[in-house]
Amino acid sequence: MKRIKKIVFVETKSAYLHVYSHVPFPRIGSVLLGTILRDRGYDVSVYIEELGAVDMQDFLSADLVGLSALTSTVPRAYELARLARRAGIPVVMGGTHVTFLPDEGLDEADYLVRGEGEETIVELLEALEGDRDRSAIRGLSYWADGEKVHNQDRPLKTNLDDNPIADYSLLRGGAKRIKVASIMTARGCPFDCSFCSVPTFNGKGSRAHSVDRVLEEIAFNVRRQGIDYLFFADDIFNVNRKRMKEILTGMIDNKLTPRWGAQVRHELSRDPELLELMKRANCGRAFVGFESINQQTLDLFNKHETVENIEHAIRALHQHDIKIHGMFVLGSDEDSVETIRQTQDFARRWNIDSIQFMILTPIPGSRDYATFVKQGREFLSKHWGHFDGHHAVHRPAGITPYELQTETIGAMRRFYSWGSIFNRLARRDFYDAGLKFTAKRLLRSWAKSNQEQEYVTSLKEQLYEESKQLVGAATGSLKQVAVTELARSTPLGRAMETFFSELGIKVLYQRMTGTARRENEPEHAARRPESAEARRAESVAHALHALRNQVDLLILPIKEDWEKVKEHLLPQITRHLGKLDAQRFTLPNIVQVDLNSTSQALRQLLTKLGLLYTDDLERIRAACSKALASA
Ligand code: B12
Repeated sequence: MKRIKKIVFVETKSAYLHVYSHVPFPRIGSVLLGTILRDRGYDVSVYIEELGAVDMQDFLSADLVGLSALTSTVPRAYELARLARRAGIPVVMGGTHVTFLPDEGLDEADYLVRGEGEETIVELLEALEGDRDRSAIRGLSYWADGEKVHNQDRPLKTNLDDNPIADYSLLRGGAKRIKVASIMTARGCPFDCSFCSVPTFNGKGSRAHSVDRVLEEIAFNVRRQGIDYLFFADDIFNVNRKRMKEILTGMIDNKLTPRWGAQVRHELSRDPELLELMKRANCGRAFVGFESINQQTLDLFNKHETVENIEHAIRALHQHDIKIHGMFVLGSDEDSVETIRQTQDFARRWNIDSIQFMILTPIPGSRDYATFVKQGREFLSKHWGHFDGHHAVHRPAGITPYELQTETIGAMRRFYSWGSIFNRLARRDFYDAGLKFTAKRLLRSWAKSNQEQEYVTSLKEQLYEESKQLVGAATGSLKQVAVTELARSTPLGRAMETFFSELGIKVLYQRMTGTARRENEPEHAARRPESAEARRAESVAHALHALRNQVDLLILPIKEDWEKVKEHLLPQITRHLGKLDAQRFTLPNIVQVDLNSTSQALRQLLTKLGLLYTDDLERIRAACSKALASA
């Protein structure tokens, strides 16, 4: 058994640029575990790739490699794992992604530590040194006789004060120069937002360090390591307001007040004393998960927040001269293009200092992910790197993925405009002018990168392909569509009429019954097909024949499942059309519309139909909104 002396940890980087690419913060995991193992006598190096490159010579001279990954950074972790294993170095992986998808993780690693790793990594090394049976190590996954073994989960750590203070001096490479540290004073979140994986990973309760221990960790970082910016990585720093006040008072009393940021929820704005303490303790920015200004979306997310709460929080934080980084998630089934634009307007109108508009991403570990998998909802990308909040990887009900992608990035680019930068310069707020300029440059490089252009183009092509599938052979040259007479007075009929008229397309109404010639003549009636279905097929065929060369599409509102209808009806329609010698004419393409379509589904359908007549998505969207308003 080879003795393990040297261990290299890497927190891998994202495959793509993201909002934090130019203002990176480390996660604590690799630094904390590195500190625990350094304290046990191992020679430890830690690399945070978003902060600085890995020294591959150092990496490949390790006896054990530890890789830490999120879903969006796991492709890089798998890449480094292959490199290390090819060099004969065992690899242990940890972090959120492999915790939620251990089978996938074990395909690329020798060991996985699922969940919190403090105890598990120590026990794994004892097992690797031959002093412990690995089958008894809770939270460990490994290979045995060619089989994947997942030991039972390890309970959540109760006494966090047992942990040593994560020592950022273990950072190697470029990371060493960065004077930022993340500290987490408590783990867990009592809320249960549908898009978040924290409750699954860290539990719904809040497990906290003692206030003294927190102040000791701040002092360690500020005084010994010369750290000048602290990020409180707590999921909700104000989960316990009394405790937060004790920490801030301790920071002020002990003159431990580097600039700092923290993730908080709106409830803190109801406590002016707390806001005052935040300001006195030198809070540089509050990272607030506002998520959405669409109340239906907030309720869908189970966020327990109202738009009024958001406005109150912004007002209160700004009254206490505390800057706000507004975090928004766009693309729920209740969202539309208008929602995205209204969110950007809202952020501008309320003068939020900086924002991130993330595209809703069903990440492993979140309730959304479990729901999507259970419902068999499609993921538009199989590349985990796209699960970074900057790529549309799912189909929301009311907006096409292409629009979600372009509108979200577009909204962020509009927020970080030259105007907003000059506005900050005019207010002599040079820090935020600089930050906005950095964000503007980052978003421009994002949009200009080939990878992103390819992704956006693939979403656009997908949308056009879906439109083609819908309209079949129709070319749109006739600039007329037919809707069944029956639908004329229905909300759907009104929506169709408005939509196509807005696009300058004429709508004809077509009766579907009584279209068969001589239908009322007694001798013909005798020959009429018995079954209602057959009579229906004959009517549709006659209607199509009547509409030949006149319309591009026949919009057929139906209640029942079109696939079933198609299976039975279309062969009969074709047979009737044969008798009517209709082959020689251009027949309109049948577009079936569910009479009970939701407005979101109708918006998606109209968008795809509109693409038959124009590429101008803006015009199509305007026609959609009018159509839905008229329904
Ligand atoms: C700090 C933080 C950030 C920072 C820093 C990110 C970074 N450097 O990657 C910022 C603000 C930049 C950020 C951004 C994002 N984040 Co973030 N972030 C966090 C946060 C709040 C704290 C992380 C932390 O330090 N935890 C505390 C330490 C102790 O835990 P840990 O690092 O996970 O390590 C422990 C275990 O995981 C394990 N372990 C971890 N690594 C390893 C390695 C080995 C070898 C072993 C044995 C064990 C092990 O043992 C450690 C000790 O117990 C977490 C939420 C959370 N509660 O963890 C979200 C979280 C990690 N972020 C998340 C996401 C999705 C993102 C974004 C992609 C999108 C967004 N929300 O903005 C971006 C992009 C990040 C990127 N790099 O691409 C998700 C990830 C979910 C998933 N399935 O991957 C989380 C879980 C939040 C959530 N809402 O679900 N984030």
